[in-house]
Amino acid sequence: MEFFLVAVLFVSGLGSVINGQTVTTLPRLIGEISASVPAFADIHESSDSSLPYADRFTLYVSTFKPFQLKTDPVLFLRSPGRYLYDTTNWPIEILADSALWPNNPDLLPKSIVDGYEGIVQTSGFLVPGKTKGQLQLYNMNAAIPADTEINIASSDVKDYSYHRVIWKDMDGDGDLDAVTARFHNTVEEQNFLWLENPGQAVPGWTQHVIYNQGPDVHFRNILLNSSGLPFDCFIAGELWNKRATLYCIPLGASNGWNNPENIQMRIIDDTVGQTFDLLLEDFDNDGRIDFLLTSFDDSFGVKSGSVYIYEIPDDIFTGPWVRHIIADNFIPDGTNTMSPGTPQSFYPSADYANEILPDGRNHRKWILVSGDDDGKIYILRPKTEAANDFSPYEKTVLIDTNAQTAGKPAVGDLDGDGYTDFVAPGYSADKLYVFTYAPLL
Ligand SMILES: [Ca+2]
Ligand SMILES: [Ca+2]
Ligand SMILES: [Ca+2]
Ligand SMILES: [Ca+2]
Repeated sequence: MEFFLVAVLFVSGLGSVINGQTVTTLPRLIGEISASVPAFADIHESSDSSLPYADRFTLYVSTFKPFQLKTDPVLFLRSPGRYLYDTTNWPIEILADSALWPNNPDLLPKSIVDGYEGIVQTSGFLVPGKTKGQLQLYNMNAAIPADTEINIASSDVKDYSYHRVIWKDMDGDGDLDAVTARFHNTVEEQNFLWLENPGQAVPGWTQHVIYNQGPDVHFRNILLNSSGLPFDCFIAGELWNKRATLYCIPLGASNGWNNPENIQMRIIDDTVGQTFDLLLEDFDNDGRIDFLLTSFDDSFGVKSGSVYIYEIPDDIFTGPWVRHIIADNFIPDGTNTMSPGTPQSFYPSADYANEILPDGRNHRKWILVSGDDDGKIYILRPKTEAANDFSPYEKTVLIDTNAQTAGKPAVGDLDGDGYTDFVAPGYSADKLYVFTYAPLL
């Protein structure tokens, strides 16, 4: 009996490894949906686990028209998994039409503001007429979410463009504050700042600048070490300064991020052009977090983008941040354009994610990256499962929209069948492309 059980486990284990190796890189296209200039898509899950699986998710899609001097709609669809295979009939609604150039619909988790759970809609860009951004909270549990709109950045005295909010307690009072980066008049002013959560659903949160002329668009938070001591750090891709940077304070330092003397800064790399977006994850499963960066080298005669992974050193201030190119040759169309855009990691299925390889480790994650102004969206798949091997990934086109600009896709298992699904915007093509890794039955 015992021998039989071992034999079965061995055989089934072997079988799943073979399955893992044969998982196809590309999902299948379920269908296309007409949508005007869809840009940034995202899917957020409700904290209410009593809901049926598919009803926990809401799809958000921001849209914008650069040369139209008015606000741009943000769209939403509740329970998108219920419509996954019926792309002729997606009841997409307008969430709001009150932002200029809305960017990513970032998560607003439950418990940030009493009674609110939904999104914080970032907005604003450098195009004339679209420079006044906002940070708008929406409570998606309300029957009419638009009625709950609050701009927590309404105290702004200038026009700022906002692209990301990270929720973190910056003053130690127990509630999570809004950490963000912004720019005014492109290169003229950049601020890295946090907005103080007043504990109520009110606009105009008090602003605290952390650092000037630094982070401007994308950044992430991470705990790192130097000389064996822990540091609370932000890593940023500074688009206008054309550098990847590190800002840290000693963990637990008195007055934290509000005392400028606590802040230690290091330039990680200022040789890769317009740094854009980043991920902080363990990409080779060696137990150490790695730093993935997308960047566009806009120098004359180059005009080409790349995806890099940096190894984070044992000592973040004195050690080398070893750089590897995992994908390159992203060539945007047109002038004042760039490629690639936002990266996201994923597994094609829950089985693939949970599969244990013969050496006891998991598969390495794959990367979904928007080509942005090259009109394509890509899948980057590691060619090896080995640790400490950051040789180039296999770069495969998920979709060529055959138009100038593609958007940022939403990723998730929308219907709960264990297979990952994508909703990918073709911005210039005026389409949403819906994919799944579920095989045809
Ligand atoms: Ca707080
Ligand atoms: Ca507070
Ligand atoms: Ca690693
Ligand atoms: Ca699915």
